Amino acid sequence: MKIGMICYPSHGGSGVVATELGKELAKRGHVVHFISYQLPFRLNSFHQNVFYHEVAMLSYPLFKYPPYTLALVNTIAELAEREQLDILHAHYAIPHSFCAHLAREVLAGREVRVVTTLHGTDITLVGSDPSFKRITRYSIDKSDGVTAVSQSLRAETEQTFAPRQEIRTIYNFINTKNVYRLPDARRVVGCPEQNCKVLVHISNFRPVKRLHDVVQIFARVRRAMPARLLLVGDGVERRSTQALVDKLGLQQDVCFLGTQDNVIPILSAADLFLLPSEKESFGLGALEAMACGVPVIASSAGGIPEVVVHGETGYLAAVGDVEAMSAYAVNLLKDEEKLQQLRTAARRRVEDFFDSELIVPQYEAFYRELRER
Ligand code: GMT
Repeated sequence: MKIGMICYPSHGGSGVVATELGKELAKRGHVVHFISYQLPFRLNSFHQNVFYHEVAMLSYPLFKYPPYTLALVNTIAELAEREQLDILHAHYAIPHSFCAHLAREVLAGREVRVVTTLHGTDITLVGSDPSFKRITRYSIDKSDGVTAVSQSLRAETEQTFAPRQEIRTIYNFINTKNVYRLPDARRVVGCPEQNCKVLVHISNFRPVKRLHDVVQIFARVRRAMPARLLLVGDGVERRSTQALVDKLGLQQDVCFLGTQDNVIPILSAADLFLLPSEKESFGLGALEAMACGVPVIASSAGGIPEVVVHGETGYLAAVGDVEAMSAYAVNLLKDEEKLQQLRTAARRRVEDFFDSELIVPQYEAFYRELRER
């Protein structure tokens, strides 16, 4: 099949999932065209059957807000016609799904199926905002097929939008042949002492990630044992998080690593991954951690319980319950045997339920089904 993949290029989970899906489909012989305003960061090397098309924007003094979405529609329409695309797969409803529909309108008559994958905040925060709600519902209903990355997101979409369209859950995935715990990683990230526990959090530092809870959990762990916290990512919460670290006197133990393209060496050094989010449709960072044999301490928000099994691959508590999450962390880190058990179970869960070999064929089958309808 010939597939147009429309996604964000930046370090968010939706762009990562779109890019990894495109690469996996290309390996299986499909031709994949990525469309974005910048090269998706995981597409930084050559892959057979993969092409990238940057949306060209005309700058003109009249435009206070340059109409990127219209330029995107134009690029999609041109490409769909020139490459005779079979599928337009929009990752994240706003604006990608709507743009794919408009492009199909522009193409009038060309047979191309539009698939929308809902990733989370496109439903829970952005898409449900009154400023976008009507076009989000329209985008869902007009799609030939819609997927959500967890049962929780599917249910929330149904509740919020009451769509006419059926929504299918297709979980996010990892190629476990490429993502695994690297040896000697603690030395690489500068934490060679085995008795010093390493905790990691990765996100885009938005309020929904509750960075202050991450620091508060770590502060309690640090009181109980030697430990370091590695914070990966950047965003609006960075300054206030740094201020909290300073206030708690944790500067020596908390390391802000900034945005990182390759998180595997960092995760490979970790004893625990922290994800106390307010909302989280899936938690791709947690899945990557588990693939590297790292148990997860998280909130039970959204789709997290579908990824992290409480007591088996990590521990979950109510959003904001810093005391419970830190107690789970301290108890686990003090019990080497239990920690090892959870490490093994975390990796096994990814292999058994979220490997690309299991999930990518579900997308292929879905595309095929939509083409035959
Ligand atoms: O909010 C983010 O973490 C970024 C957002 C995105 O734009 O990619 O992530 C969402 O999609 C990811 C990939 O499907 C999911 O793993 C994240 O859980 C989801 N984020 C939220 O629901 C907050």
